Parts: sequence; C-alpha cells; structure tokens
Amino acid sequence: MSEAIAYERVGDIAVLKAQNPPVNALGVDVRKGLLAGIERAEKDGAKAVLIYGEGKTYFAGADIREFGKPPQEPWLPGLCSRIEATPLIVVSAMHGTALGGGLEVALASHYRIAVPSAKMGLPEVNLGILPGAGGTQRLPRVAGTEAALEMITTGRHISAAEALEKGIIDRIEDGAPREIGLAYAQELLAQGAPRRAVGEMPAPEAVDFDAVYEATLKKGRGQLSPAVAVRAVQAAAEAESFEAGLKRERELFMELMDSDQRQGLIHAFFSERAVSKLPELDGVASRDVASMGVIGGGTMGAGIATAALLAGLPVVLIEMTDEAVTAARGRIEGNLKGALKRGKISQAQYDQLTGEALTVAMDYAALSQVDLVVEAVFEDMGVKREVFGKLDVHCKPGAVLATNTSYLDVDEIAAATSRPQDVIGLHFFSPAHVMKLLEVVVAEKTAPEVLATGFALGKRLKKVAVRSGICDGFIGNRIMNAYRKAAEYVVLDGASPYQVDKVVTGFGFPMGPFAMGDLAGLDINWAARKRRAPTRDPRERVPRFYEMLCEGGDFGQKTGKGFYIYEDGRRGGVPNPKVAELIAKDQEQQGVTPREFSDAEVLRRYMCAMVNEAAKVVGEGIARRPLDVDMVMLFGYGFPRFWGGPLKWADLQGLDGILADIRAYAAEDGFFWQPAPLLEQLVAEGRTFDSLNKGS
Ligand code: T1G
Repeated sequence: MSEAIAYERVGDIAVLKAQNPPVNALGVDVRKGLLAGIERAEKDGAKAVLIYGEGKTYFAGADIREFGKPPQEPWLPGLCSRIEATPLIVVSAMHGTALGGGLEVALASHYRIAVPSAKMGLPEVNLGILPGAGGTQRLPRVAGTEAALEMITTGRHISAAEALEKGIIDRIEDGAPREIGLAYAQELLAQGAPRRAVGEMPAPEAVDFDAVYEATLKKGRGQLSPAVAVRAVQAAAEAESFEAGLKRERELFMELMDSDQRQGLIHAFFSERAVSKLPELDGVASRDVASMGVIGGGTMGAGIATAALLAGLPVVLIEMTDEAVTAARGRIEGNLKGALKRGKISQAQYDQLTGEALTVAMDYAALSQVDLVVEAVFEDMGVKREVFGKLDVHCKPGAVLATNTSYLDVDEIAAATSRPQDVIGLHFFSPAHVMKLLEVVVAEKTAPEVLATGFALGKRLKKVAVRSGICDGFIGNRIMNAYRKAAEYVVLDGASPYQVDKVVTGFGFPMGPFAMGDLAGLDINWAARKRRAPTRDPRERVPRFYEMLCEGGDFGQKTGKGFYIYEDGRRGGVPNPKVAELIAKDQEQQGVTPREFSDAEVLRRYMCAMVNEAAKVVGEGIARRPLDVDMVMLFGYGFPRFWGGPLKWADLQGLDGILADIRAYAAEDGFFWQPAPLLEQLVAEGRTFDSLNKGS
C-alpha cells in the first residue's frame, strides 16, 4: 500500500486515509493507494469504506503539476467509477477544501459527510479545463442542472451548509473527519442502508443549454472553459446513458487540456504563488508590523488605510489640515461602508475599524510607535523628500518607511533620511483596498529584511506582491507606456481609437487603452508626458492628437468628454467626433498619410510592444523573472488571466515570430521598435521566457 493512502480496519469498516501534504492532491500515488484500498477492502470482507484526508484538507483536486505530462494509471475518472461500482458502502468525510477531483471522489462515494467549516467546489474552469472525473455528470444528478451549471461555470467554492442545502452532502457534523465519518458509516451499516451510486440516479433535467452556452461564452470574455463545461453538463441531461455522458465529458476535457488557455491559466496559478518566493529572501526574517502609519488621506492614502484596517492593522493617518483630516476619515468610512454593504465586515467590525483602530491626526508625533509608514502624498519629489525628512525625525528606529510613488526615484527619496536602509517603495494600485497588485520597489540601500517586510505586508493585505527595481514606471507603468504608445502610433497612422479599443477588449482586456485613459483621466497621462518632454529623445515619434484633446479641456469621464462622450446616466461612452478631427489635423501636421489596419495587425503591434518592453524590464533586472511581469499585468492591468500574462502569451505564440514582426516594424520606426536584447538572445538560443522562470 503506498504511504499516500493508509489502510486500516475499524470493525466492518475499511478506513482509507489520505496523507499527501500539503493539500492531499490526487497524484498518482494517491490514486494507486485509493484503488488498492478499495480492492483490499473488498477482499478482506469489509462492509463499508471510509475515505478522508489527514492534515489541512480532504483531496483538493488532481495534482496540477501532472498536467501536460503523460497521464499515469489509474486515471481519476476510472478510479471514481471503480469507487462508485464497489458493492461496499463508501462514505467520504470532508474537511478543508474538497475541490475538483476531490469533490469528484466524494461524489463517486455513496454518502458524504462534512465538518461545518468544510468548503467544496469544482474550480477546474479557472485552470482552463472542466471537471474531468465525472463531476459534470454526477453533480447535476444530486444538485440539479441549474445549480450544477452555476457551480461548474463559476468554479466557486461553496460552504458545507450550502452543499447540504443543494443535496451535495448528506450530513454536517462537528468533530474530526475520521470520527464523524466512522460514526456515519456505522450508522449506515446498522440501518442496512443501500449503496447509493450517483451514477445510477436519473439523468438531470434539461434546460436551454444553447442559451446558457452563449451567455457563459459572453461572460467569459474570451475564456473558453466555462462555456465548454456547459456542453459537458448538457451531456448529463441528454446522453443516452451515464457512461455515454462520461465519454462526452472526457472528450471535452481533453480538448481543453490541449488548449493554450489551460497552459496560460496553470501558469497563472503557479506564478501567483511563485512570485513571492525570491531566493534573496531565503532565510531573511521580516520585521513585525503590528500597526501602520499613512501619510496623506487622498484616494490612495485612504485606500491604503482601508486595506490595512481590513487586514486587522491599526492605522494612524496624517493629514495637513482639519478639513483634510475630516475628508480623509470620510473616504475611509465610505470605503468601509462598501465592505459592510457587501457583507465583508459586520457592523461591529465597522465600528471598531472606524473607531479605536483608526487615528487621523495632523501631528507626526502620532507616528512614534508605528512599525511601518506608507507615504501617499502628491507626486512631487520635493514634497516627498520633506515628508521623509519628518518621518526620519518622528518614527521609531527600525520602522519601515515606504513611499507609494508610482514613478519617482526611491533612492532620491531615501536620501532624504538618515536611514535609507529602512526605505522601500510600496506601489499600490487604485483603489488600493481592492486592486491586488503591490509593486515592492527596492532601492539601492534597502535592507533585505525591509524587502521581506514589504512582502510580508503584501501577504497580510492579501495582495500579490511583486519585487521591482527602480526605473521610470517600475514594471507595470513602464510597460503600459510602451503599449499605449503603440496604440497611439497605429491611430496616427490610420486606425481609429475605437477600432483599437474593440480589438483589445476582444483579446480579453476589460477595456481598451483609450477608454481606460478616459476612465483614469487623460490629464494624468498628459502631466506625465509634459514631465518627460524635456528629456524626450528627439527620435521619438510624438502623436499630438492626445495633447490637443487635453488642451481642449477634454479629460475623459471626469469632464464628460475624452475619446468618448459620456452622456448623463449612460454606461460607456460614444465616440467623440472631435477626436477624428484632431487626428486628421495631427496627420496633416506630421505629413502622415493614413492607411487601413486590420484588427489582427492592430493587436499584433499592441502585444509586440508590450512583450518587447516586458523583455527589456526583465533583461535589465527591474523584474526578477518573466513570471513577475506576467503577475504585474494580470493583477494590475487587467491582462486576461487565461493567457497567463504577456510573456506566457509570447511563448505560446512563438518568440521568433514576435521578433520578426518587431524587426519589420523597426523599418518604419527604428527608435520605438528596438528589439529587446533578451528577446533576441532567447530566439537565438531557441528558448522561451518560461525557461527563465524555472529554478530562479
Ligand atoms: N495540485 C498540486 N499542487 C497544489 C494543488 C493542486 N491541486 N493545490 C495547491 N497546490 C500547492 C500550491 O501550489 C502550493 O504549493 C501549496 O499546495 C499550498 O497551496 C480531474 C483535473 C487548495 C484552496 O483547482 O485552490 O481536479 O507554493 O498556497 O492558500 O476534475 O491551493 O507551497 O509549493 O494555494 O491554503 C482542481 C487548487 C484541480 C485547487 C489551498 N483543484 N488549489 O489554498 O494554499 S484540477 C484546484 C487551491 C482537477 C479533475 C481536475 C488552493 C487551496 P507551494 P496554496 P492555500
């Protein structure tokens, strides 16, 4: 018997205990152990089988690390059918998170019991696949078609209580899984309870599967797996037998398993966990952070304070005037009221967070005991250096002094203090209590334990923290500036901004660059362009239509007009006719003869610019690995998760083709389209960006 599954007899019950930490993934040893356990129980005269997991959880699913490798026997679907077919009574006792193949093993059992805190679900679509071990055939038989479709297409985890209500489990009992499982199995034996194979239950009711398919496809914004999963559930209702339904599920599962989107989503899954694992942090202890200070109570400062409060950290927020203090408190209360309304916090928690947990003051002396301060004041070096000078005076030795700057030089800010080793960049993304990305910007003198503290705080705030070196725009904004330029260049050369936005949303982004600019406020990027103008390389092409739009006072949604016109109350905007005039004027002034662009070329240029700049960011060491860039773009810029990130996407397309296109574009504009040395090196060596993620 493999040690992954321990076998024990307790009276008439054969107990199969999974012991495969950390999540009892259904790797090949676990599968072999379960099969051997069922066969042994049948041979040695047991009357019932109990399956449960030791440690943190019941099976949390198939072993995702096996994906893409040749599958090894026993395969999970067949194992589930084998469990279900045994003449013995099989009970599964669940705790932790019974997910994917884990819940499928439970559904192949005849009875299911769970502890109250157990959660379960079929999240396979989030990995680009679908429940492939009978889940699409068994879940609708116990929970009904509609409930099964909702769970499978969203992949959401449900509570034990909801599972009981849906008929997915039979019992909820307090106690250890082994004890409650044994008691339930004994009770069933005493009652002479029958086997109750879900696969032998009647087929679930049919619904308008085509309508559900279309709606799911639309909601997926380009992600295929949820919609394909609908067709698998449809087979449960329409196939001529349970076995035929299983066969159809397998066909669809294999189609998705072979898809690029499965590779993208698995890459995202593992990268989200790998991104905070940096060799330079091995063995480095972070400093304790039991309280935080925030300087500045504007949108960003209030958002950061809200995130800290929601993570259980008391906050001291400093503002300059009574009015600003009041306004800051109001913003924080407004953010927390949102959390209250969404049921994330109770009224009592709201009262505590806005009461004793929050101090809003004007005197820096109030910061004397905090462990970490984040400055979120106006993006001006002079202002920031003045703030850090005061922090140096008032904060206790060892306090971490962080700046939320989105592009200013953190070394220069650190130099305003006597303790540059305690200074770091913590670049939050607005709204800071919602967006998951946190760029942890390391300055030259930042101490390793301060970097470790930045990551520990990120984890505490449930952010995805990514290490960044110092350059203009760090990782995300620097790359965004590049692909936004590419978008403006195709517009200057003949495409319309609306074609670009349509193409980019068709790729899977929630918004295109021009609509995004309208949302963020065109004046913000306009200010950044004016800041960069004095040092701009004379070879750089500069589309003027953007500035002309701003010079006319059109800043986007905030002024009701930008690239789009936002009529009162209407969601989204309609094209602003003034924009076409400004583009034509710009083309005339720059001697540009506009030409047609296909959607494919618009997207290709947009993505090549993104990949090329990302390759420079990795090549220069600003980002430690390609996966770091992928995570920045996924969690800060709406990059479609099913592609895994721009550099995973590039690997999937083929780097040689991307480099060839960049070189072709360079013939028109050799300055903007300078190929990244790292990209050229990888193509020359026949390697992928992903090859740089391994073992780094
Ligand atoms: N396979 C392999 N490794 C896994 C894993 C899995 N299914 N789940 C987690 N890990 C690793 C993870 O990489 C990390 O490793 C460690 O365990 C702790 O994870 C046929 C085919 C279970 C809720 O999608 O949602 O079944 O970084 O940091 O926050 O239909 O992990 O320590 O080296 O996330 O406590 C379906 C995915 C698979 C569940 C725990 N199952 N996992 O969260 O810890 S497809 C899933 C999770 C399937 C069948 C199909 C979470 C968790 P390391 P963690 P956590």
